[in-house]
Amino acid sequence: MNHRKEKALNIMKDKQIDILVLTAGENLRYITNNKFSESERLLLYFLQRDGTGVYIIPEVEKLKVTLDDTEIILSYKDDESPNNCLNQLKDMLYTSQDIAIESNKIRLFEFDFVQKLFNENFTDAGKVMDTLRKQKDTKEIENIQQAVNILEESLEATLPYIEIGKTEIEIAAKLEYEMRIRKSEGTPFLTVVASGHRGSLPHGRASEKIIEDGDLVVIDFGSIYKGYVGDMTRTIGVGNVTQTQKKVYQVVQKAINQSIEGIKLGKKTAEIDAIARDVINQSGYGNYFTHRLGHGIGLNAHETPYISKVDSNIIQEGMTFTIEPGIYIENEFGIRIEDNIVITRNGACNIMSMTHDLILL
Ligand SMILES: [Mn+2]
Repeated sequence: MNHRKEKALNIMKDKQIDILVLTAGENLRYITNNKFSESERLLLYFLQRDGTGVYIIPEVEKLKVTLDDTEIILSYKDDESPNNCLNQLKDMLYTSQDIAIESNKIRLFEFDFVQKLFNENFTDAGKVMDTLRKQKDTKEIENIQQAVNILEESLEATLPYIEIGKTEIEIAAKLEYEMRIRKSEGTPFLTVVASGHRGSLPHGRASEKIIEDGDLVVIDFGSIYKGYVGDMTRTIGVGNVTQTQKKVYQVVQKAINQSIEGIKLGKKTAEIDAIARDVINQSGYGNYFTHRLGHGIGLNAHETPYISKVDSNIIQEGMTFTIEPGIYIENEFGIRIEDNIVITRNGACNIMSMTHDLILL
């Protein structure tokens, strides 16, 4: 049995969870090292507190699975119903126990199936998975660092390509190409290239808008290396940028610099959020900083800890997260700067190196 599964079992014992039910995705990959994408076919994994694991899996995925000697597979063909496996499953699983499900992820047809097996005492699998995943080991951190290197090199390679007259989509395409040839496995979210007035949309996916003189261009993009995500934002000025735009940029720059300096082992994540928020409030733009300061990165682009007023995590060694203050002025422009931070035993380490100064093209 692998180390991660052992740790999961210990946490399950601690939290009095009898069965952990996982769907296709990152939690399952973390615990079993088996990679599946969510599809319309039912795929579930049941990890029981005695360490035995059962997969219910479509026949087409069967060859992909590696099992340890405590695990078994039940499979069904496309012309069969997974419900045919229910009786067999019932014989293998504990019944009427405390069951943890991925409450932010499980879909109705999956939940229906689970409810046919046990119909009481559901709790959130996040209790187990967040505790397991929020502190990364050396290998995970190396992968995130490599994902970050891909991001920085790809943006450097894309900067000369950004000019008045190009569309946002063209810039996103160039950036994604540069990441792919540097071995990124894909993008964890749709690339944001939001120029001019579109910059005020924090999630302004690249559109057909053309880059114009005086635009600030918010570029927020992610890479994936060996499953691990890097997530970066820079705001680039094109042509004749106004004094107001530069002044607001400096507020965001001060907010990211001061909040990163403020990250210390043992502090609450909420305190780090407050540092950036105070800087932006004092400049009079508090109402225009409309999102949390950051989020954990790992196998997912957004995971615990969240750098937010409502998060209750304490900064601990092995945590990896973004810091990304922004100011968004509707119909005018937006600015965001985002770095990725790793917490070592000595405190915060910024694993991005690209300047926070406004890059003017
Ligand atoms: Mn982010």
